[in-house]
Amino acid sequence: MDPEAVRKYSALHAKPDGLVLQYGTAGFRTKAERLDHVMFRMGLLAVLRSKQTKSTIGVMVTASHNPEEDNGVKLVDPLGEMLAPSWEEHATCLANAEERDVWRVLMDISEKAAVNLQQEAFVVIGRDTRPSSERLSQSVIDGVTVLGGQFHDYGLLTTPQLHYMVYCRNSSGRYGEATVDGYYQKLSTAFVELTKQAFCGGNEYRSLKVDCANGVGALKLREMEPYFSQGLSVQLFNDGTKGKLNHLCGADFVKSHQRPPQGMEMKSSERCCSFDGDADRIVYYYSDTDGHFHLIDGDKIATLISSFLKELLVEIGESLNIGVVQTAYANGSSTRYLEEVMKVPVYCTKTGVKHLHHKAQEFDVGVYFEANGHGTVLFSKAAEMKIKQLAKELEDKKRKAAQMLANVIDLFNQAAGDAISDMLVIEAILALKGLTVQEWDALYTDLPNRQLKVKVADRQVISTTDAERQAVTPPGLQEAINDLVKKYKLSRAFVRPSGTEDVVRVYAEADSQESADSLAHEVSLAVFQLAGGVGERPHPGF
Ligand code: NG1
Ligand code: ZN
Repeated sequence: MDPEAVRKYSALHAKPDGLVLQYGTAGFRTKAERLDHVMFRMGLLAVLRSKQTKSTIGVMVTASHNPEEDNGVKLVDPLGEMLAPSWEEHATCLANAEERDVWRVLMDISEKAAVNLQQEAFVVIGRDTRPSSERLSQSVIDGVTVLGGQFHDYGLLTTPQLHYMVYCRNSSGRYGEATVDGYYQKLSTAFVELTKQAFCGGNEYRSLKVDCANGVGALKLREMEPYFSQGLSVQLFNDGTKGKLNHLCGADFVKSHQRPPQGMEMKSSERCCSFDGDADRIVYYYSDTDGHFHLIDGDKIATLISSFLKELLVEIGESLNIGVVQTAYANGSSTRYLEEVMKVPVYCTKTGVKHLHHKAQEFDVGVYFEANGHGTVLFSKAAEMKIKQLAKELEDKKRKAAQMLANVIDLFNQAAGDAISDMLVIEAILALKGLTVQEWDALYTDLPNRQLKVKVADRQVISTTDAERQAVTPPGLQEAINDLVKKYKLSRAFVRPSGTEDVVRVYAEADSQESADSLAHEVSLAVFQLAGGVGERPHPGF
């Protein structure tokens, strides 16, 4: 640790004057050309975090579903989780420090967090396929090496794969081998085992169309296919050979526009899905015989998975509790169905997977999904041990149920929501239950909904409570929303400042699409008037 070397290298990755960035729900995210200094400094910070935790830390270079010109970086903590909140603050401080203060801020963080600077450090790095990602990950490496950290650069990885690598390395190989081959082996072995039990003869369940958002998911799914091809054949679209990343395709596009991605050849009733740019989100969809598009979002994925797991848990007869965690964006019909029909307890947290993940850890089996398709299932260590033991001990049907649960545990990337894991679990469940995509969709009918964005001078003037479902400030806003909601049937609306974009998000649902659109518009106007809207007033028809 040589202050002079840090100063010298830092100057080569200088911060643009006046630029202030915040470590948000998904790390730092902005236009790629503004991020060089952030990458270098996150390399520095990862070394400190690694020294402090005496563990391997991950750094992922990606901006997920955002445009190709953007980029971003986030740190992955020892068990594959998101960075601890106090370190998010350190990250923000370091990223915004003036050039001359970088060393001092590093020393401040080390002191506050009681980092033993003599400790060794190890950092693993992954990146997505953006043109800027390779250069930016090199800046991360510069930061790691100048502080004397060791590193392994995995190159192109999906975000969940990097989480997996970090988790494997910190559990001395017990979880799996920290290589892409280890990842493919672990997931596909569990998938092939699980689907062996499926009695369906036909080819109906064997093929799936996947829109890869022109991102890293395409490369990784192609690499992985030979490992699971006995059970499933995937046809890749938007595989990055021609189109632009996330442009008119990918999970975020499909979910927010509620229409198919460009470049996908959809025939009626065919099962299709979309990943986002770094393959940590997935949504399904199909078009019916009348050509109508049907979206199957994260809420319906959570419903399918939790009903399957609940049946297996009942079968093995152990009192392991299961809970589903959602956010305010979950469709009202999904919450009602889970609570009233499936009798599964449902909890609502703030937006952002770290909040859902945290809540899901309270259960033996915690299923969490955001409506946008980001999610997974967490099994507590005790539940995992119990199930794996029962898979050896029990007899007949019960044993089979325990074995299936054990396969599901291995299939889910326990370190993070993973589009590839989720896809394999969903495909296995559909095959085992003999469900078509239409039958799955018919579990319940989504309430029509609309999401809008409003630009305001300072989005922090909006503060919320009750898992973001109620606005506390500015004064009068919540009352205005309440009055508007009363005008519609089966209606609900809320607003919150985005954690990743400089906008206020508005969500509304109601008994018809017209009502949902109109309610969302009226709420947008209220936000514009009461929360300091800038630019053009929101107009109907978005
Ligand atoms: P913000 O921008 O805070 O709404 C978005 C998504 C989150 C989450 C993060 C991280 C919505 C409404 N919001 O957050 O669910 O995925 O990005 O990528 O989908
Ligand atoms: Zn993503």
